[in-house]
Amino acid sequence: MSPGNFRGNAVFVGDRSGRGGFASHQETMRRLLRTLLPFSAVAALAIAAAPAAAATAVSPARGFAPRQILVKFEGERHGRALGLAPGVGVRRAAEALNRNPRVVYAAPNYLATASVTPGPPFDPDDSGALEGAPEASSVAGGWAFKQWNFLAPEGDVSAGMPGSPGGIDAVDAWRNLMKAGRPGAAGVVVAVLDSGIAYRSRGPSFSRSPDFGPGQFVPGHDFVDRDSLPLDESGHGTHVAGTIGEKTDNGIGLTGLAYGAKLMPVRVLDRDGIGNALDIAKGIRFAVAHHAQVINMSFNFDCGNRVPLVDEALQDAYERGVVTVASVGNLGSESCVSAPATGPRVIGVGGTTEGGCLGNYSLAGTGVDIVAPGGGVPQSRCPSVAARPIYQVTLLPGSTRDFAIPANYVGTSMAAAHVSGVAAMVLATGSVNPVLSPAAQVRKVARLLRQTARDLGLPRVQQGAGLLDAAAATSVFPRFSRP
Ligand SMILES: [Ca+2]
Ligand SMILES: [Ca+2]
Repeated sequence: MSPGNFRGNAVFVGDRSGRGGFASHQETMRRLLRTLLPFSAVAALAIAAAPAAAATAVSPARGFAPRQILVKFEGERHGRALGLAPGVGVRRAAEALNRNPRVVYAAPNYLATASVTPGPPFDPDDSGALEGAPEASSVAGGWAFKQWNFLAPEGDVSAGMPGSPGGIDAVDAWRNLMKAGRPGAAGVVVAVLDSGIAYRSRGPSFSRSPDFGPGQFVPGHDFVDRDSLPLDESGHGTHVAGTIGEKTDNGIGLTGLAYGAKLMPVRVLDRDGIGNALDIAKGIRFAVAHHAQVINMSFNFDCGNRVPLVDEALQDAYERGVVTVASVGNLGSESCVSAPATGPRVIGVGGTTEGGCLGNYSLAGTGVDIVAPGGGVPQSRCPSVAARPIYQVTLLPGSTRDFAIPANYVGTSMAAAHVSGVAAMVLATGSVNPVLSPAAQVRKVARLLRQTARDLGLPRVQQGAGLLDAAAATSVFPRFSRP
């Protein structure tokens, strides 16, 4: 999909119209930055004008991998990939195999695409800066003027912290985690199944994000290039990873929800944001085998495509106690809530806006369990026109070594990352009894997220249980000892 399509333009227009109301905030931010942010920190982020065509744009190519079929025969534990001879149609081969009574299923190796809605790539403002000095702990850092999604709805006047009607109150959640002795969800492992993460530097062409540290990662894998270096070539994965756990309280850039958690980069999407069912199923199994406790999946298959191989991997993840979270998909790139959000026990996440309304891109259906900030233009009945995107530090479009805080990341991709981050925080609070079976622990986390969500007064198919509330989800007692 090109950045000039309907949703891209809608995001662009909405973003600009949303700015009017934030002029004063931005002025304050600029003033704050002058005092808080050293020039070198800004330079390190290499914020520069970017070309109009964003590398984050999702390719229009859809469908399935050629000459391959995913099939499971009776008596087998999991399905597998079978090669097809040239000239054999994938769909016809699947139909023929499905007529065989010994075949449990046969399906094309469907492609999934990143669930971000592309828009204009450049954010003209300076970065936020989190308080790095102890004396600044009672002052809101510059981050708070960008990351509306992490603010409390009412703000905190005594602390000088602004509020935002669409915020999930990460501020109080961070406090709750410190009280629990697990700051930033320390000790939890979150797998990010995506386009990779800019998690380390390599040679002259790949750089680690200036807002990630080497200690924030556990080893991952690259199922696209089949190597052990899941480096991001798109920026989507680094953005998603940023929402989950961008380095926080380090004086530069922005913040992340579970900034104390370890991130596991699992690359299943290529530089165009496209992956296939086989690689995604392998990625899920890798994350489970390497003790991830949460798996984030910010991508979707086409509406109605069944992906049994992925569903099997998700079912195993559930039985092994791994919380799985997925975007429900965006109107335009998909037409209904689709896999993997519809998979077994997956928490399906829709997207909300700065004004606390449903995003005009967020798909409705029974697969919507909860909603979280995805930014962008709200549905028409929203009382607020605020339409800013989700800001994180990520790769400049087209680069694997230069970073920026772009203004074109909008969608249920971003929303899912919020739920994964808060799921990690919930696990860290110790409110899930470790005596429960692994599957019961997964159900408990999902239930806690739903029960503490804020009702937006929308139909259930649109909002699920409501808007994610990080503070409420992490203030639940009783607490059990460290899992
Ligand atoms: Ca690689
Ligand atoms: Ca930071």
